[in-house]
Amino acid sequence: MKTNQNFVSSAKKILPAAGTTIIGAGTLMAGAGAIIAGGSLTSCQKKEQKQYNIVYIMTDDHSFQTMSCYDERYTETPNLDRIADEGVRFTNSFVANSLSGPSRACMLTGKHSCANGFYDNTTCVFDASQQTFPKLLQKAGYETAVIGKWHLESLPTGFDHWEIVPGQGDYYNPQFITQQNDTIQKHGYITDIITDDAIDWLDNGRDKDKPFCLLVHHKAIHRNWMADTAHLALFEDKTFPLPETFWDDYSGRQAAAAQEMSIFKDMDLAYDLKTVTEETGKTGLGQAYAGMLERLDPEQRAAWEKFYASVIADFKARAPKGRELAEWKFQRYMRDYLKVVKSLDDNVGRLLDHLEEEGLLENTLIVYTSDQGFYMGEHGWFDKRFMYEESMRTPLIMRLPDRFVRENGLEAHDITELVQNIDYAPTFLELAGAEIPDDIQGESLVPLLKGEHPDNWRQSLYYHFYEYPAEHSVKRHYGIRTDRYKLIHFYHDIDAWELYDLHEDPNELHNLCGQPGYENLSDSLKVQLEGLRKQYGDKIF
Ligand code: SGN
Ligand code: CA
Repeated sequence: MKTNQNFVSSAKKILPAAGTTIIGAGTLMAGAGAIIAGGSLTSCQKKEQKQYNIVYIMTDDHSFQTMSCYDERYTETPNLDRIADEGVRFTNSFVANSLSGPSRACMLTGKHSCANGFYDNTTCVFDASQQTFPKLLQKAGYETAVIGKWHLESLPTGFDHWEIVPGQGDYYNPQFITQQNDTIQKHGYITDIITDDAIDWLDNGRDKDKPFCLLVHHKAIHRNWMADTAHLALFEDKTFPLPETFWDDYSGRQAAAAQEMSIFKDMDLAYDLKTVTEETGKTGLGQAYAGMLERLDPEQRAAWEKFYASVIADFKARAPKGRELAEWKFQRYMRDYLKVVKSLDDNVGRLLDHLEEEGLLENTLIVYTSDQGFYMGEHGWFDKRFMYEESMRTPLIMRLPDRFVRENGLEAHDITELVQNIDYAPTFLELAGAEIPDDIQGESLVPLLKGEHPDNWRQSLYYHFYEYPAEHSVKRHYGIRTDRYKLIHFYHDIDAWELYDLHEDPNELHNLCGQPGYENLSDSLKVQLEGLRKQYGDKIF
């Protein structure tokens, strides 16, 4: 597992924990709080602001399956649903490379991994000197900020304000790297803290005479799904239905068979499911979990231990084995994950309410997305990486500025066109009235937001995942997805093609490559895939 050497070495000091909200950073934070305490909204409102503000909320590993505006089977997310209900829901939204760092690089640059140079989490450092949309927005007169997970190994550029977590960040009492390059620690639960800091920047940190773009990058809902102690009791009386493909045998799909992201085989009882016993507590991951618990203060720790003592007791009493163990793990996984979603949904609600109270909904685009999709037991998995639906497909909902809705005579609507995370940068630039540079590979979504259906909209998407050999053992692969078909080539230490008819086989269980009758389709998709690879300038390593 990679450590965050770049961040840690660039940080000047790590300050000890204490019982106050902001630890050891009094001067830094007091300074930040004082910057524009006197800035008045009324002076800002007097001017007619033509450029739209952007609030971009991105979570980590949030599956569309666990947002009730996409899927009602598992939980309710009223605040996320509000964004979709008052705006647009993309029903065919995808990423270009289903992994955190690469996805963030695609989003910031509007370019595929091959063009932005950030291929994987384990070997790459983002070239911070390259063109990004926040830099272009700054040139267009915007004030820009990013708060939360960054995960690009070099420090942020193109932001008037930033405050990021080192690497993956911690759920409890997390550290942050500040713009002064100090590492500070804050007390509390990370989703609350990131939201507080975002609100604080909106109220006190920005130049209120300028349009703004605020990126709120949550650590939640990343592994190992540690809930706020206030939510530990939630979902305990629920039994979740197993996904149809939970017991997939991967026949006809070599790469799927070779992964190490199975709930049954690979999900750790102690680290992932907090079920520490004599046996599970001694493993490497068990020890890593013990280290995480050291972060909790005595009150948090007491609540945590009390709750998980009952889980451990249940586990010992049942002593599940085989399929029963797999299903027990699935239920625990779902419960922990959904508790973390609950904090997230509450905090998005808090931010939405604040924007409303401040009169900012008139002129602000609010985007909610994740850095990729996630498996909630489909194919028996957690994690992401694969070009299969659950991880390539990614939630994307937007609340449009009230002015934009009025001027374009819009109602809430679904957008069904194929869109990808390389499209966000040109969208934000167009909304800002800025020029979209020719080297940006994504397409502006603004026509789609206006309810248009351009005839020349893209008919296919390109995908490439590079991080192998690595954690979870998902082989390198690239491919093409059209509205109906998906063709994937797994390569490196394997040479396997897969073809799916998504209308007939939405679960992607039947690989049609090499099946009689599919030769022409497969050949035609290979030609199209090669065309996309050349168009984007990608190489197969
Ligand atoms: C960590 C996780 C992995 C996860 C990667 C990438 N392991 O390494 O399960 O796939 O992050 O996730 S953990 O033991 O540290 O939890 S990503 O979203 O940041 O790309
Ligand atoms: Ca992620």
